[in-house]
Amino acid sequence: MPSRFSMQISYFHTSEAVPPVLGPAEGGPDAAVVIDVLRATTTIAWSLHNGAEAVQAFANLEQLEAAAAAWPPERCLRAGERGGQRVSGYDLGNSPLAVTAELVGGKRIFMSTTNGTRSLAAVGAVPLLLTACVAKRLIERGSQRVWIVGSGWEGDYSLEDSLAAGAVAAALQQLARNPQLELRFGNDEMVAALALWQQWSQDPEGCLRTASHGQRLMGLGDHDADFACCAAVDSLEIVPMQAEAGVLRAS
Ligand code: 3SL
Repeated sequence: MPSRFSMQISYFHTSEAVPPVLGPAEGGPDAAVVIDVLRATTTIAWSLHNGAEAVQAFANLEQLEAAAAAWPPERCLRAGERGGQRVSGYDLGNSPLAVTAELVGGKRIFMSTTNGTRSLAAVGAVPLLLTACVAKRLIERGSQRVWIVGSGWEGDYSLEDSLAAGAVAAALQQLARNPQLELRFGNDEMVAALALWQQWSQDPEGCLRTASHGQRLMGLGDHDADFACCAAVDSLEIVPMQAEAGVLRAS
């Protein structure tokens, strides 16, 4: 960790809101954090925690199919979600409860979801790309310009991703009490996300269920276990990190 440094954090609600990615030397971000609480980044984190070799994310199913076809079938699982439901014929949908150690251990998961994997693609060029609970990791790395990117729903704002962005900001604020870090907000979206977290921090699951995508999932069937899992804060030690283009591994 550098001796004293300043970190600017900005939040973008969706992949569509992300500005063109410049290199850090041109004023672009040196770190990005992608959030899709319901449910892609939660499922990615649980897959890696449960021993998947990697999760390879794709914005579209055609690219996923081509890459999966080139991988040894006994070490390959295809995970696809559209409209909240599993893509027909795929091994997995997008439930963090389904990625058990027995199923995913040692395998590569080729994954495409409606919004979350598009957000990953939007910031794939940022030098450090993480998902999930990351505050300590960003500080250890001395990240100075951080973009937090939500996934939303088909281009629109989502409450649950903003909540999680606010939780990251709150964790950073807590750690910034250590005089080594000066934390700055890069845009109003970040400040609003922090206020949202302050409102709901005692009941994150209530926020997820209030959100329009939470309502959508409830309309599709019983997702109680998914809600409990996705609302849990700091439940995993590993942090998914991009190791090569589109490929996330546990770090
Ligand atoms: O949009 C996405 O990427 C998904 O996470 C949506 S769902 O929760 O699987 O329905």
